[in-house]
Amino acid sequence: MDKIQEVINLLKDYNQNHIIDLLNELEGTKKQELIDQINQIDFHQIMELYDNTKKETEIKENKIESISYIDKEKIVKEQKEELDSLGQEIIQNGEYAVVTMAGGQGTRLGHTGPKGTFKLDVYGKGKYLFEILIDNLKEANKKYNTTIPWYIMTSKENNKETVQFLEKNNYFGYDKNYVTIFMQSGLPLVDKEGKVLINKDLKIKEASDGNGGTYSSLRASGCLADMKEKGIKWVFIGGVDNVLLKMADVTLIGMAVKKGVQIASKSVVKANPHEKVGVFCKMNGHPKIIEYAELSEKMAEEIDENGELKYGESNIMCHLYTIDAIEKISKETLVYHSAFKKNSYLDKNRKEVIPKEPNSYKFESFIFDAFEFFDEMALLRVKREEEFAPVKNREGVDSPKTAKELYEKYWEKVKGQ
Ligand code: UD2
Repeated sequence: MDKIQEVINLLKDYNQNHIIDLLNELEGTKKQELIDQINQIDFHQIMELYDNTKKETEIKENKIESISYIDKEKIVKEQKEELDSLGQEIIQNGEYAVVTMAGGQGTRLGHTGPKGTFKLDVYGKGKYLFEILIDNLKEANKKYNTTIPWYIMTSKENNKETVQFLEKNNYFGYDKNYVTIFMQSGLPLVDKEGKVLINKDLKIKEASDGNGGTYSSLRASGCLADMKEKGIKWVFIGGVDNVLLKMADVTLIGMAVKKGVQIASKSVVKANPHEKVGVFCKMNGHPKIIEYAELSEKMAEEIDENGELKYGESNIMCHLYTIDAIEKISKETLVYHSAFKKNSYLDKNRKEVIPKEPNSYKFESFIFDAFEFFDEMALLRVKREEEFAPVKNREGVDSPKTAKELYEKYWEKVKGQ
């Protein structure tokens, strides 16, 4: 049976006849590109994910309890010095690497292009988010007399622009031999009837598969092997959009080494019960973050005996792993979460439709769902005004305005010291 017929039968099996129509309209390379893409998509997985969106998530009997943490502010001086020197040793020995998750679309910000290319209007001429992260890494390199290997994860949508931007800006002075840009994989978007969307490039429309894709993409891209070759023992994975992110925090590293854990992370006190952040807890005895979109009203508002939020330790995307933990996780599969969002597509007359209401499912895995593979994690509570100023929304909370204020206030204080 020829290749085309195989593809047509596959599309029929998965009820994607509208793609057969598209195939019949195409010829030459466009047709071949679509065939190649179809052959790379696991339609069984996609249809399973789509079917799951119809099922009520069964509320398993989960034993949920709050998680212990160390408050950075309350670590006594001698202990802090011990932790910091442990962490410093790891970095100075070249055993530390940093990964930046930069594959998100940043739709809420309304910025066209990769989020790292957004310029925060600070210090007159402004600073790009990527530039702020690089400044942070360069400061650590100077302080610890090393060059920290940096791995940036992009998505198919923003990879090309990310590479062009960093090349054009000469990596803001970072030694490009220590920078690796790798791409995460994508998953097709599916409408209410279970039909994959058609993109304006006349292919099946895909979106990045969530920041949980970091682990498998580190492995698939060869970055994990590269880290092992370099003798890396600890890997920090952070977000692209927190302008107060500490890319090399010796206290966090030292705490993880001292406690002998495989994974560690940071939290800030939740601003209010409905802040759009994941919250740390323990579920069935394992460390867990429950994302804001999946946190029940009851849990979000639950108060502990001190009158504080029982689940008030918020995720700020500062995750630290041993290289073995990354290796182990990269071989596991993470659960996919579905979100019903607005995604443009071509209709059957090949006209672009920009929906006003959510029209399709996006499937994403979350980086912190890997925590449940471990029994323990170390959690360091830090101060929001020193370590967490995300740029998420065009205005209001977590906007360029709030990030600018926090950023300038922080650096004025540092300069004043
Ligand atoms: C993220 C956290 C949330 C809280 C909040 C703080 C996750 C899943 N959720 O929520 O718990 O910490 O931030 O602001 O981490 N990304 C990729 N590839 C993707 C999707 C996202 O690299 O396919 C990156 C994205 O570039 C960003 C980070 O992951 O650096 C967070 O992604 P987001 O902004 O979509 O997550 P958000 O803000 O909903």
